[in-house]
Amino acid sequence: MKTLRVLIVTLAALLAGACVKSPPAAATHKNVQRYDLKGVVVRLRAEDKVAVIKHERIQDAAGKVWMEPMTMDFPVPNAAEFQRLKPGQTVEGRLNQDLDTLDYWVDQLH
Ligand SMILES: [Cu+2]
Repeated sequence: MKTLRVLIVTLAALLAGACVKSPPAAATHKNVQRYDLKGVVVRLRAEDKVAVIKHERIQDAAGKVWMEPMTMDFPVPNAAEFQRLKPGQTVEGRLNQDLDTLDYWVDQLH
């Protein structure tokens, strides 16, 4: 029983580590859904490259809604894109979600 618990904890740690290390590049995500994102940057967390964005309704090209308007964290993995963001700025971009892992991130911000 104890061995099983140790094994589960170890596996969970490995999975978490793998998740953090994998770059959100197209090559590592085989099943990605994309949505248009529009909102206002509320604040930025440089330590983990997260933009807190007050977003409008998020939907795909066919009009399927992913999320109603709210303020939430969005990882911005591209360093150059993250650097250009300023609090208060209105932004548009692309929200990507890996449908296998449910990880999501933003790119093509402008
Ligand atoms: Cu949201």
